[in-house]
Amino acid sequence: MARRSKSTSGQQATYGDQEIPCGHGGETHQTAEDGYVVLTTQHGIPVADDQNSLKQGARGPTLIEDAHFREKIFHFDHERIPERVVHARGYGAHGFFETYKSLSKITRADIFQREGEQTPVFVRFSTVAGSKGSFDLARDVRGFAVKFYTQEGNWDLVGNNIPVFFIQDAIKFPDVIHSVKPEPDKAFPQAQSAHDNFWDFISLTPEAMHMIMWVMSDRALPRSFRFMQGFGVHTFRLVNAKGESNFVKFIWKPKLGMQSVVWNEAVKINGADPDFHRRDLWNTIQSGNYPEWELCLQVFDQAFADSFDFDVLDPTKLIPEELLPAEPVGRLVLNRMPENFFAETEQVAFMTQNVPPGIEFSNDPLLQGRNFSYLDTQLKRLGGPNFAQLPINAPKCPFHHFQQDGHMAFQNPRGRANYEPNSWGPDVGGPRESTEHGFQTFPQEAEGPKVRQRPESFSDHYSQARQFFISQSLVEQRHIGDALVFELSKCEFPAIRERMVAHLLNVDNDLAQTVADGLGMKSLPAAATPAQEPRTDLPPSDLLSILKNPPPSFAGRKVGVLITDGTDAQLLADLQAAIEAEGATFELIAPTIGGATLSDGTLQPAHHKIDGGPSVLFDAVALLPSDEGILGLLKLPPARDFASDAYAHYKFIGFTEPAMKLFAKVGLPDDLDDGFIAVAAGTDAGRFVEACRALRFWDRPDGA
Ligand code: HDE
Repeated sequence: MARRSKSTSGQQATYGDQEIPCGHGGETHQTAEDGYVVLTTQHGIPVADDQNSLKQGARGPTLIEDAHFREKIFHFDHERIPERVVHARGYGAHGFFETYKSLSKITRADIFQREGEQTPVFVRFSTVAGSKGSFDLARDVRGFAVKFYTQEGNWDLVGNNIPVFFIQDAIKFPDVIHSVKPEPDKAFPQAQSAHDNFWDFISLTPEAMHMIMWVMSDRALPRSFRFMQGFGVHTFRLVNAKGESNFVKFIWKPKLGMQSVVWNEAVKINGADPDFHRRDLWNTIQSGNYPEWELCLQVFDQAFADSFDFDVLDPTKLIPEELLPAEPVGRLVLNRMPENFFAETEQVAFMTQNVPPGIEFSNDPLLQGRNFSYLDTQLKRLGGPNFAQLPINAPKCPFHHFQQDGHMAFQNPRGRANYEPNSWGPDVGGPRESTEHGFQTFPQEAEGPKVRQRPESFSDHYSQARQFFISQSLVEQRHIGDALVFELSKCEFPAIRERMVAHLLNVDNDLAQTVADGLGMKSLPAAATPAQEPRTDLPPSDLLSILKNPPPSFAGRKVGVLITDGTDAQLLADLQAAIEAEGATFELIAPTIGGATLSDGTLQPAHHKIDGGPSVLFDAVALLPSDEGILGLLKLPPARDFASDAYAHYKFIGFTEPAMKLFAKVGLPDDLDDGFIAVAAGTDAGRFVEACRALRFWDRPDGA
C-alpha cells in the first residue's frame, strides 16, 4: 500500500518573485513501504504495474481504458522538439561572472558597476553545421553563447570562437547555412563543409575569405571548449549614465590558453569518442577543476572608428589587438553542470536582442538581422510565447509586466490589473515604465534613402584574410593549406576548386600555389577580380596565432599512460605524482580493462582497454611496458596505433626502454627525436611533464 509523506527532496525553482514547484510533484510524494517513491501518472495517480499493458485476458487485445499506457506512450511520442536550425549540437554549464572593477565611466550596465560582484551565468558551446547527434570534432566554428542573469535583466552575448563571420548581411544567412548543411537531395555529408555546395557558395562569395582562413585554421579544431577563445563578433555599444556612448568588441580568453588538435587526430577522435568535448567539460567540472575565461573589451570611440582602415560595422573584419588592446574586465567561471540536459541546455533560448541598459547594438547589418531571428526561432522550437517562463530562461532579478496567457502560461501576472494606465494605485495597479531606470536607446542619428545596397566601406574582402594568414606560425600556415586541399579535394567540380584558388591568389601567392599543387592543378587560374584592391601592407598580428601564444603550463591537460604486467610500480607512482603536481590528469590504458599486475605485485585497474583508449584522446602519452609486457603489446594492432598516432600527431612520448621495440615495429626512426623522453624508476619523471608544457613537438619530419 502506498502512503503519503512529506518530501525532503522536492526542489523549488523561482519565477520572478514567486517560487514554483518542480521535480517530481512538488511538495509531497507518495512513498512505497520499501522507501522508493511511488510511480504515478502525470496526474498523480499511483501506478500498480508498469511492466504490462491492460489486456482482455493475458493473450487478448490491449484495452484503450489503459490510461497509464496511453499517457506514457503519448508523452514519449512527443519528447522531441525541433533541434536548433544551426548550432544544434551543444553543451552547457552554469557558473558566474565576476566583475574586476567598476566600468561606470563607460557603461551604466548594472553588471559592470561593482568590483568583485558575481553574476550567475549559463553558457552553451556548440558546433554550427552538424545535427544534434553529430560528433564533437567537426571542422567547424564553435558557438560560445553566454546568458548573464544580471540585476537589470538577462544579457545574452551570443558569440563564436572566431571573431569574424562568413557574410556581411543577414539576408545571406540562410544561403550560407543551406550550403554547409547536408546537400538536400543526398542528405549528406553530415557536419562537414567538405562538399561541393559549401565551396560553390563560398567561391562565389568573396566577403567570406577572411572567415575561410579562420575556419580552415586550427581554430576550427579546438582540443576542448576550455581552450578556446570567444568573440562577440559584432561591434556593440556601451552607454554610460550620462548617455555618452563608445563602441566595444567583446573577447573571451581562456585562462588555460588556447589549444587545438590536428585534423588526422580530429577524424580519429570522432570515432573513438564522438562526445570528446562534452565529456571533457563534464569531467573537468565534476572534478572541481573549473574552467575560466577572462572577458576582455576593446573600447573605442567614433574617432577611432573613423580612423580605422575598415568599417567597424563590417562583421568580416576585426581590430588587431596590437592596434587596440583588449582590457580584461572580469572572469567567467563554469562550476556546475545542468541537472537535466533537456531542461537547461536544450531549452535555453539565447537572443541577441537581450541587452540590459548600458549595452546596445551597432548598425552591423548582421547583428540587426540576428535581432529579428532569435525570437522567431524560440517560438518554433519551444512552441509558444511563454518560453521565458522556463527556469533556465527566466531572469533572476524581479520582473513585472502585463503579458499573459498563451500556451503553457503557468505564471500569469497576479491580481486584477493586466493593463495600464489604470487607476488602481501602486499596491494593486501593477508596474509602470520608468524613464530613470528603463532602457533608453542611444539616440544615434540615421538618415538616407531606403536602399538595398552594400556600403562601399565593406568592399575589401582580402586584406585581413591575408593578415590572418601571415600572422600564423609556419606550422599553422601549413595546416591551413592542408585543410583547403582536403576540403576542395572533396569537391567533385573542378570549376569550384579553381574559383577558390583564384581567390587565394588575392590572399597569399604561396598559399594559392600550395593548394593548387595539392589539388593536382596543372596551372594556376587568374586571380579573382577584387571589388577593392587588397592591401599587402597590413603587419602580422601575433595575437591571432594559437602557437605563438603558448599556454602557461600543462595544467588542465591529460596524459594517457600505457601499462602492462610488470610495469615498474615506483615509476608509475612517480609519474602520476608529477602529472598531478602540474595540475594535469592521467588515465591508465592496459591490454585489458582489468588492468595490470605491477612490478610490486599490486593489481592496478585500468581506465581503458587499449583499443578503447587510443592516444588521440590524450595530450601526451607515456608507454611504460615491462620487458615481458612489451611482447604482448607488439601483437596488438591498437598498441601499434597508439604509438604511431602519438608520433604522427606530434605528441610528447614518455617511454621505458622496452617500448622501443614497439616504436621499431611501427617504423619510427631509430634515432628518437627530442619529443621522446626516456623515463625510468629513480630518474626524474617530472622531466617528461616539463617537456609536455610545449604541448606538441612540431619538429618532426612529416612536418606538421
Ligand atoms: Fe546565430 N542563430 N545567426 N550567429 N547563433 C542561432 O538561434 C542567426 C550568427 C550563434 O547555444 C539560432 O536559438 C542569423 C553569428 C550561436 O543556443 C538562429 C544570423 C554568430 C547560436 C540564429 C546568425 C552567431 C546561434 C538557431 C545571421 C556569432 C547558438 C537556434 C544574421 C556572433 C546559441 C537559436 C545556443 C543560434 C540565427 C549569425 C552565433 C536561427 C539569422 C554572426 C552561438 O536564430
